[in-house]
Amino acid sequence: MSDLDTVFNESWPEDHRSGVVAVVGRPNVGKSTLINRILGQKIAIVTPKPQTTRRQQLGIYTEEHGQILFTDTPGLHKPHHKLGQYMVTMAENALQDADLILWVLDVSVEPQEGDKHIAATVARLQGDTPVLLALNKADLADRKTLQAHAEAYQTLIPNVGAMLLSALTGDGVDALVKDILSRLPLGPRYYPADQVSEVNMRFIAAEVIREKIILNTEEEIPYSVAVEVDEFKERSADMTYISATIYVERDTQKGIIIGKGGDMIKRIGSEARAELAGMLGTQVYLDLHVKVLKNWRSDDDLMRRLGYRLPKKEN
Ligand SMILES: Nc1nc2c(ncn2[C@@H]2O[C@H](COP(=O)(O)OP(=O)(O)OP(=O)(O)O)[C@@H](O)[C@H]2O)c(=O)[nH]1
Ligand SMILES: [Mg+2]
Repeated sequence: MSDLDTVFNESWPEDHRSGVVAVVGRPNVGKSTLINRILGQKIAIVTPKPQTTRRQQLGIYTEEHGQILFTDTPGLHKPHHKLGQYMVTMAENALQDADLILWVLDVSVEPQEGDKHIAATVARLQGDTPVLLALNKADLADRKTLQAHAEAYQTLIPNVGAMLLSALTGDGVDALVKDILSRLPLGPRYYPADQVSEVNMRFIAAEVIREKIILNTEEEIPYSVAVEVDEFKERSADMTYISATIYVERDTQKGIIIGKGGDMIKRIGSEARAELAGMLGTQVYLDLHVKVLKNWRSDDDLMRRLGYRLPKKEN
């Protein structure tokens, strides 16, 4: 935390706590949903398909007595290509840089192989950092099942706190935030109270387009797509012009994204446009292009070109 400046034109009480919380877990357990819910704003895209989040992403929660810097991370999984390796490395880096590790689990199902793998990863990398379990999706099972699963999850990693919650309904989320704050060290406010993330609208626009593609396509397509915003301009007070390129790995995938008579690209475009217009409070003109970058997910240079670049570690 020492490399962060504090906010000088705001004051906070003496008992103010702050720190970085790495939100980790298997793909699809609800990490991004939870962070969006805590912030009361969508900063990360959410879909029913695993491996939606691909990068580390900061979410800033501020109240009078504390500030929590959440890092949303890609789900920890066994990677099958370079993009997957990049995603897992991102999550592992976040885990090592945190003041608290928030391990999100799906308590509606029994512990899976993937959870055992994560227990080992956390044990290997946590150092002195405390761990808290967020037993999410509690809305999906009855009391008895929840209790049995909660006990099973707690045997994966002994002697840590655990909270039952539903990121979807919001049940238990306030209590979780309180609990997290109480586990953070006394510390200053690092970001202005009204700032909820570090990402810019250009990045969010690319992510929203990617979300609509994931929601509208099947099989390998969601995983083979990258989106880059080429132009983002406020044409006038009530019109934003956004031009973006959708990259796929093969010609057949390009055909699927465009669809019969351009059906699919139209649907993706209109869903993305509607959401971005709501976020920006202006009308949006969205210009989408589709290009093939052969096997980009297995190619370091192409991945870097698309912005999947590992940050240099200082130590
Ligand atoms: N019923 C229920 N569904 C939830 C809850 N939290 C998240 N979900 C759903 O679970 C799915 C995955 O949510 P995400 O927030 O994208 O999960 P994630 O852990 O960020 O996934 P990756 O980014 O792929 O690692 C979505 O369909 C969410 O709506 C919950 O508390 N209850
Ligand atoms: Mg996510």
